[in-house]
Parts: sequence; structure tokens; C-alpha cells
Amino acid sequence: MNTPKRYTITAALPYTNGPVHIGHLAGVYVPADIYARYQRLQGKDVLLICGSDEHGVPITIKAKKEGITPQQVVDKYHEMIKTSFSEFGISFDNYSRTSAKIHHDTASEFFKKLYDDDKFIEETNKQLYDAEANQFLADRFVIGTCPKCGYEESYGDQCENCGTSHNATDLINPKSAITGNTPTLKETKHWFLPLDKYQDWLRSWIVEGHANDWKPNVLGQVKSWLDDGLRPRAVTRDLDWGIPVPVEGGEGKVLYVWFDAPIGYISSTKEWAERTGNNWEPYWKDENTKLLHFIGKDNIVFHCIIFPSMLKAEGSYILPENVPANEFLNLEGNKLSTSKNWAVWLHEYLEDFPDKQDVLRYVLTANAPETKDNDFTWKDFQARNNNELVAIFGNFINRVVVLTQKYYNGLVPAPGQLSEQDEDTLMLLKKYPQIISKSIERYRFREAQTELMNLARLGNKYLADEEPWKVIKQDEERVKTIMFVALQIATGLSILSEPFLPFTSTKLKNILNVSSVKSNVDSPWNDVSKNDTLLKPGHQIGKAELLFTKVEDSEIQKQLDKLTASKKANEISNQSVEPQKETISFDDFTKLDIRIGTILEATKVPKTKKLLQLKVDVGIDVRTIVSGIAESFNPDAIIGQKVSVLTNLAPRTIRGVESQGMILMCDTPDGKLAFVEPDSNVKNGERVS
Ligand code: B3M
Ligand code: ZN
Repeated sequence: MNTPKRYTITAALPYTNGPVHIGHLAGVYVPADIYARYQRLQGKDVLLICGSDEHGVPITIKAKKEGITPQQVVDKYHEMIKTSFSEFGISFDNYSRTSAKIHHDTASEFFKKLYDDDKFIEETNKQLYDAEANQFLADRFVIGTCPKCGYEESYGDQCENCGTSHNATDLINPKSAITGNTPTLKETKHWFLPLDKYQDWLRSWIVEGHANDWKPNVLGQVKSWLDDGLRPRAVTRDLDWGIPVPVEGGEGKVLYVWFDAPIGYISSTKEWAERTGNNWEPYWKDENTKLLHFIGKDNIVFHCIIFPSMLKAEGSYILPENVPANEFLNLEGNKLSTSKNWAVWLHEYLEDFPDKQDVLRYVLTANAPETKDNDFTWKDFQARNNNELVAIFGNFINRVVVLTQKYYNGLVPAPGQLSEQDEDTLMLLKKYPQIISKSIERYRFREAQTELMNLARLGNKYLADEEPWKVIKQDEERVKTIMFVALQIATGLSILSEPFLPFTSTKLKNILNVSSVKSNVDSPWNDVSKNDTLLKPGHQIGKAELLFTKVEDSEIQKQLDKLTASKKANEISNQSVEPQKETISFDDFTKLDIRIGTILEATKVPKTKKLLQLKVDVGIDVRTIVSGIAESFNPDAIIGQKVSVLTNLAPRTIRGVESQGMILMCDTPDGKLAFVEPDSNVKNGERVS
């Protein structure tokens, strides 16, 4: 694309079924913000657009789990997420939400247009149904084996393991996530987007057209889906939470969340336009607009196959120029997980590190999973803060400001004759805007940030080589030149750091007293390369203050302890989440004769690891029961133990011993077993009913 007239940059709409964590920032929001801030510094017309993704089954599941309504769930997390983004300087021009009326109207109109233009296949077919829950099973309401990779916990619409997207009826051995039942099939009508019709066009647009500028990880996934062959995808659901299907026969049905959510980018743009008195259409319909989607890899199919097919079908929209999807960030070697609480939540991070937003932005960018999954560790967080931000960037700035205050009361000195080293250093400084731009324009933000740090290293090295604190004793004029050069580098850093470290950039500009200085060339960014003097002699800078402070071992240990506690708590919560078994009748239950008993004797069954032979007084009689509890209990420790016994289980001979009944046990978080025991005053023989 030749020089775009404007940039529409979207960031994936986060589901409002929980707070946002470092994986969201690293994968999507910090890269999007770096790119948007950089283009603004280039003087470009930029819109950075986002909002909360408030429909979909995850929200409904969360509401059921918390015993509140979906609207209450989204209201809680929408505010929380919006606040977190703002606190980390993610500079959205608009942050909307898909439960907003403007989105319902926009998505409904979009659907209606495709419907009126006959772009859907209307089909009545059999969908997975859970009779007990009286509910069709779509998306996360059903779990089964992925037909593509064999992953056994694939959702109905997407497999988290291989990323592929499918229809629920494609799942092998599906199970209801509500009751655990095997679903039946029930007829229902849905509208399908015939993706197969866009197969050739997608191949030509992406695989051929963007072979050189889209990231390999994105091209790889797109090629794999196209090679597998695209099939019609249902874009409506039998659910009650979402945008009602706006056509005849749509009663009781809503738009599939991945049909409505990407349209959320458009409605958020409209909301911005209404608020600011601008026209939204050029940002989505003008060929001179560069449309970019910043997402995580699990969203590639929706942003490279489904949404572009929708836009193509609608006919009046532009297509994304690039979709620079990132891979996943892990935490201390394990996958980040909202459900397992294995995360560093942004709101909690700020409670522990209230002034270190930029430090987290910096570390996440330094470890960004741009081409492969990467790992965040607290040790690395501490090392990068202390050894890079404090020791290089912060140290350089502090020395420049302290010495300028000490020698010249903060007035920028006029330089004398520049030495060769001075000339080379200033020449190098002028190269950095271009060096950093090159990486940013190719979505290589880790590389770009490393170059920014190289500029700080250049400043640090220059001062270390020139040693103004020594030279001042014999050549004051020379020191004026040294400090003048160092101050130019410091000012360059204040401008070029803004996309990566917005809070530090502001702080540094205030220290240098340059926040009000307007760029006198085409853009602040290019000031650094085109302007011979960024900080003029006689300019008054402010007082020194530390840009960064050290992170102590104790602070890191506190974070590691929190994670250990999370892991333990998660093991507990995870083990008791077996779905309910098939429903039985009351008659079925009355056949069970469960009594309270007491263990009188316990011995190991020879040549077995797991078995104990027990003598149990069940009130009716004293009987022998063989139980697989030897790995959880020492025989001597359970004499006198009260237990619940299924007494009328048919006797079974186990390792030569006839067992007359079964002791009821349950699992514990540490993988052992526990007795189901009554209060101590319950007598042997009492029936459990
Ligand atoms: N709500 C985010 C996710 O899959 C999803 C993105 C929508 S972007 C239109 O976690
Ligand atoms: Zn799969």
C-alpha cells in the first residue's frame, strides 16, 4: 500500500468474563499501543479502536457459576478491563462494548444486509442438544475431541489446542459441559456463511497477495485452513444472551459471538465518530486507510478467514492490510489461564508495583511472543528492571540532569568545538528514529525496543568515555560540549521512548522541561533525525528525579509465593469439577442401603499396594470389606474410624478375600483419599437417606 492517508488499528475485544492479565498485554494491547503511538508521533491520522466482547457462551457460563445475570457479569468486568487498559497507558481513541445499542444496531444491520443480499445459506439441520438442560449445545457448552488434532477438550466452535475452528457437530464424542450428558440431535434452523465460496479469493488475497508481509505464523495457519477446505459456518445460535437474529424465523436465536464481535470494531469507530463529530466511514471504507488487527494466535481464523469473508460479502468495506498476530505468553513455564487463576492480573500488579506500569510494558515487550510462545518470569522482570531500565536508561538520565544542575544550574550549556567522538555520537543519535521505525513498521517491537535501549547505551557509554566529572577540573569548556551532546541524547530518548514507555517519556520530558516544545519539522519523531539541536543552549531543565527504582528480591519472592498459593488453590478447585452423572429416579436411589459403620480391624492385603482388608461393624453385623485405600491410610491409624458403607453391594472376591460392601471415599486436593464420615454421635447401623 502506498503511504496510507489514515490508520485504523484494532485490538482484539477482550471477553468480559474475567480481568485482563499480562498475556493480554503482551500478546495484543502493548504491541497495538506501540504501533499507534508511533504512527501518531509520525503525525499520522490514527484511530486505535477496542471495546469489551460481552456476548458468547463464556459470559453465560460465568454468570451461571456466579449466580448472577450475564449483564451483571459484563458490567463488572467491562469497567475493570477498561480501567486496567487506561492505567497501563493503552491509548485507545475509543473503548466501547458489544452490549451497547450502537453495536446491536450495527451488527443487526450488517447481518440484515447479508441476509437481504442472499449471502447466507438458510438451513434446518440437527444440532447438539442436551435434553436435561433443555438447551442446544454450541461453542463452550460442549466439549469433545477435535476432529483435526484429536485434542479431547475442544470446544464446539474452536479447538484451543490447534486453533482450528469447526461446527459443534464436527466434534468426536461430544459431552455437554452443563450436565456431562452425551448430547442428542435436535432440528433447528440457522444461517450459515458459505466460507467455501470465499476459499479461492482468500487464497489469492492472503497466501499470494500477502506472502511477503504477513507474519509466517499467521500465513501458516491460514494456509492450513485453506488446505483443509473451508466449509459453511453457522453464524447464529440457539442462545438467549447476544444480539437477536433480526430476520423472520430468528426468534430465540442470537448472532454467533464471532459474527458480532469483529463488527464491534466498526461500531466502536462509529461511537468515536459520534462523540468527536467525525465521519467514521473513511476509516472503514476508504482504500487509502490502512486497517490493522492486533490479536492473539487463537483469533487468527476469525480475523483472517471469517471476518474478511463477511466484509467481502457485505461489499463496501476495506480489508485488513495486516494481521500481526502474536503467539502466547506463558507464566513461569506454565500456560496463562483465567480459569486456573494462573496469571498476573493487571489490577493486582498495580497494587504491588503502583508506579511500574512502564516496567511491565518494557519486560512484556522484551519477551513478546512475536514468533513463538514465550515465558514471563519474575526473575527476568527484576533483572530487566534493575540491569537495564535502572542501570542504563535511568542512570544515564540521572547523571546528565544532576551534572547539568551541578555545573550550570540546569541551563543547557553552549557547546564549543565538537570532537570527532562528539560528531559521531550526534550522527548516531540522528540515525535512531529510522533504525527504530524500520522495526516498528515490520511489527518487530522487541527488536525496536532493543534499539531504543541501544540509544540509552550510547548515551551511557559517551558519558563514561568522556568522564565530565573528571575533565571539569582542568577543562570547563570541554565539559560544556560534553553535557550539550549528552542532553541531546537525553532529549532524543524522551521522544523515541514514548511508544514503548509512555509514562517515562512524559516524566523525562518534564525533567527536561520540553513537554511544551513543539516539533519544528514534520513530526516529533523525525525531529530527532532532522533537527540539529533538540535542546538549545540556555534552555532551563528541571530537577533530577529517578525514572526507575530497583525491584528487591523480597518483592519478587512475594509474587512467587502468590503463584504457589494459586497453584495449590487451583488444585483444590479443579478436582471437584466432575460434571454431574446421568439422572436416576428416586426408586433407583432407594435400592441403595448405605449405613454408618466403624472400622474395627485393618490389615494390608499381601502382594498389593492399594488394598486393605477391613473388619467393619455396620450395626447389622461385623463384616469383611476390601478397600483400595492403602496408599492413603496407615492401617493402624484408621481403627475406630467412622465410615459410610454401601452394605447391599453384591459380594466380590478380591485377591482371594470376599468383600461384603464398599466404603464410600472421595478425592482430596493432594491426590489422596478421604472418608465420608458422619458426626461422631451417629450410631453404627444408621441408614444414610
Ligand atoms: N473476545 C478474545 C478471545 O478470544 C475475543 C476477541 C474478539 S475480537 C473481535 O480471547
Ligand atoms: Zn484441534
